[in-house]
Amino acid sequence: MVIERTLAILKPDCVRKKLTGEVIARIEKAGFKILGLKKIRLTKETAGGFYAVHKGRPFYDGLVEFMSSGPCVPIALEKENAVTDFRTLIGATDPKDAAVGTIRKLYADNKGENIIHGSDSAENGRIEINFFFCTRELIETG
Ligand code: DAT
Ligand code: MG
Repeated sequence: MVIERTLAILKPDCVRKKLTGEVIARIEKAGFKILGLKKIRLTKETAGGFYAVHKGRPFYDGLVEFMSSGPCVPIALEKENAVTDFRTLIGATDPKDAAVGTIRKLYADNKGENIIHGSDSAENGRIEINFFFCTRELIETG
């Protein structure tokens, strides 16, 4: 299997609920290596840019509002099969549909405020990591 990278974002609801440590612990226990991690507050423009693929969808304005409503924690991750394994760890977009034991099932209130982001392909993983991190912020050793 190939080593892949994926981007996680602990969304503003995760930070507000003081679940940052708990969710990072689950990610580490699942075998992901943390290459980079930071806490930032997205502007509406930056949040809109990150989710540009959803522009025009009925939930887009609410999504941009939510993602800029408080600080979030982007995390660059690496692992064999990282993209699929991370999507399995976080569960379906709507916590109602998420499997038991997944991060969204455990912690998310609804589809709009669903605690955590995960990239949907290895290519997007690289693009999304580059959206938040420069090369020197990604530490491969240790
Ligand atoms: P995912 O985050 O599981 O990859 P997505 O890429 O389809 O899901 O959508 C991005 C985010 O947009 C999602 O995490 C929450 C929000 N969203 C998607 N569909 C929604 C809907 N029908 N109602 C409210 N928010 C939605
Ligand atoms: Mg997605």
